[in-house]
Amino acid sequence: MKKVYTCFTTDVIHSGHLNIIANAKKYGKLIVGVLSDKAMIRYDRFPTISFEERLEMIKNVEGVDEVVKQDDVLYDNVISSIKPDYVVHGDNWKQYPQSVIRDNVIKNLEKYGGELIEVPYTYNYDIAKIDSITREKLAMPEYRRKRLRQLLNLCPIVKVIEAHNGLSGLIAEKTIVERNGELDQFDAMWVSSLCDSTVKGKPDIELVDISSRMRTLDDILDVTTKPIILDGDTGGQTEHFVYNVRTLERMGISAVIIEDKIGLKRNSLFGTEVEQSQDTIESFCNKIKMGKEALRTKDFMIIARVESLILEQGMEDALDRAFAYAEAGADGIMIHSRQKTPDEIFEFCEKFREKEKQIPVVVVPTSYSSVTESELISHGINIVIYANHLTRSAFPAMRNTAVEILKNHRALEVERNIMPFGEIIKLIDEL
Ligand code: SPV
Ligand code: MG
Repeated sequence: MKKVYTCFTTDVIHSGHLNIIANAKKYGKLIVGVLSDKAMIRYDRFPTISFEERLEMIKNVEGVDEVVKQDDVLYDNVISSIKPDYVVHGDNWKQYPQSVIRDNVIKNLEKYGGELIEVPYTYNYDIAKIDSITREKLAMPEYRRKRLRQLLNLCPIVKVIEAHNGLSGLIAEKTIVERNGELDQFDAMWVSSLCDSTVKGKPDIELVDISSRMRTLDDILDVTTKPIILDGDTGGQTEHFVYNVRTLERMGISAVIIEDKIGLKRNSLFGTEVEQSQDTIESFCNKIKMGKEALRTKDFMIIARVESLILEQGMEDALDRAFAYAEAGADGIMIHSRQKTPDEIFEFCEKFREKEKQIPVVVVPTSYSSVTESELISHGINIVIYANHLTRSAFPAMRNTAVEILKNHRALEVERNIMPFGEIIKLIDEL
C-alpha cells in the first residue's frame, strides 16, 4: 500500500482540512504530521491548544491512519524517515514565505521520485470566521499574558522587537522572513520608554506618564496577538508600582522591566554623561517584593534591570545587585551596557550563571549591535530586545521625505521611496 503524508498546523479541524484528508486518503495509507509548538511559532502563530491535544484531535479524524510529530517547519527529516509516495497539501502555499516550504518538499520528494499532490484550498466564510476567532483568542489577556513564559521554554532565545503604536505592532506581529531555507519571525514586542516618548516628541524622563503608556499598550494590544514586555522605567514609587503591575497584568501584558534608578530618570544610553542615581539594593528589592505580592497570576513577570555597568559602578556591584534582585523574587534580570562590544555583558553572564542557572537573563544590544543571537545563546542569555530600531528607521525615512518634497516643490521625487497605501493596508485586518 502506498504511503501518503500531509502535515497540519492547526488548532481546529474545519471543512478545508477534511477535504485534504478525504483527497489524501484516496492514494493510500494516510500519515498526518502534527507540527510541534517549537516549529509552529517560527512559521505561523502560537497554538491555542497543546501539542498533545492537537495530536489527539487529528488522530480522531476519520481517514487518518497514523499521526506523527513533525518537529521542523521544513520537511527534510520527516520525508527522509517516512519516505512517503505522496505528500498532499492545499494549493495555498505558492506565495512567499510559504513557498519556501513548498520548494523544500519538492526538493526532498525529487530525491527518490515521490510526488506532490496539491488540493485546491477551501476558503469560505466559516473558515475565515474560525481563523479570526483563533486570532482573537490569542489576543485575550489570559492567553497572551502567559505566552512569554511559554516562549522561554520553547525558544533558544526569545526575540523581541520594539513597537510604539498599532502599525509598528503589526510589523512586529506579521513580519516573517526566510533565511538559508528557514522561516523566522519575532516572538514578542517591547514597548520602550525611549521610543514611546520620542514618537510623542518628548524626552525619555518618565514625563510620558503611565496612563499615556497604557494608551500606547492598548493600541498595540488591539491589533496584535504577540506578548508584550513593557519598559516600566524605574517603576515609580513603590506605592504606585503595586497598582500599576496589577493593571498591566489585567490588560494581558506579559512582563514589566524596571530599572534600579531613582530621581529624574535619564536614558541609559547617556550613561554617566548626565546625572543619574541608582537606588539602594534594599529599596529596589522592596519594590520587587511588593510588586510580586500584588500580582494575581503566576503568568506576569517582573524583571529587574541592573544599571551598574551603565553607571560605571563595576562588575561586582552589577553581580551583587543581580543576585539580590533574584533573591527578592524578580522573574528575570536585565543587564544593560552601552559598550561597543559585548565583553562586559558576557563576563557578567558567565559569573551570574555560576550561581543562578535558571532565572531568565535579558539583554538589549543597542550599542554592541554586532553581537549575534547565537553568541547570546551560548552565554546563557534568554531574551534579546531590539529596543529602538523601528523608531530609528522610521525617523530618517520621514525626514528625507519632508526634505525632498520641500526641495522639489512637489511629491513626485519621493514616490520611489514610499510605499503605496494599498501595500500598507494589507497589514490591517478587517473584521
Ligand atoms: C528603552 O528602550 O527605553 C530602554 C533601553 O530603556 S535604552 O534606551 O537602551 O535605555
Ligand atoms: Mg527605557
